[in-house]
Amino acid sequence: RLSALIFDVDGTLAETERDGHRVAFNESFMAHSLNWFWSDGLYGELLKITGGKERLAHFIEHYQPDMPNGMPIETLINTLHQEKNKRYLQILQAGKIPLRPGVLRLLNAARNSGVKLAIATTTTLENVHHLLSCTLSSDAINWFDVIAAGDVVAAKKPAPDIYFYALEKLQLPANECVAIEDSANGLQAALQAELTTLITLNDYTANENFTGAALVVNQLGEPDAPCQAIAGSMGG
Ligand code: XBP
Ligand code: MG
Repeated sequence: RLSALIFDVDGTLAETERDGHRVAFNESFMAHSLNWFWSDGLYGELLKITGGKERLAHFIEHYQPDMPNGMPIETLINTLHQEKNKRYLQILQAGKIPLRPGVLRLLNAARNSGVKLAIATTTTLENVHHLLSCTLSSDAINWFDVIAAGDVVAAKKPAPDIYFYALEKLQLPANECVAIEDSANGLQAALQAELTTLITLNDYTANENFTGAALVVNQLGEPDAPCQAIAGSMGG
């Protein structure tokens, strides 16, 4: 029995990374007079570190060992991350980030058939609110029974904590839920929580290892963007 769909956000509901978070990070570096630039290629590497603040910390440690100013690193990270989210919101509000193909159709199908909706993401609750209201409506947040986001758990994906948290709030067992993810980190998190997991690939994650996924597809499919099954065993 299927009782709930649990969606990842970044890369799954929408392609938020390349033209969203990445651009916003770069704008925040500029706003703070840092001559750092996250190219598309570098960002693909950095995405292996989940969480914007954790990603910044990793970048500073590995790419900028000589800090450019005297601000404590944690303060700098928080300042840049806040600035990034401000810029990210502006990008969303400009309508530059649509939902991925098939997402709205699947959300509607679930709602029409009494399947609950939930979110399990590394990003912040505010970013989820903004993404939903900019791509759908200010009411869309209420379509979701549970939104498990960001720092509510100690360990981010690939740790399963955010999925355990979502399941607890849903009050459902894992075997009644399906997770929808786009990345190997997300898959690891969902599998450790014993969730059947559907992967929708994107450019950043297409070459990752999705062993254990029930199904891997290029996207969820719309009439003008056919869904292609890449691998997996679900329904087969
Ligand atoms: C993806 C992430 C996030 C975003 C940036 O999260 O790792 O860190 O890149 O968002 P998910 P924040 O795929 O789990 O939705 O800066 O808010 O972390
Ligand atoms: Mg993701």
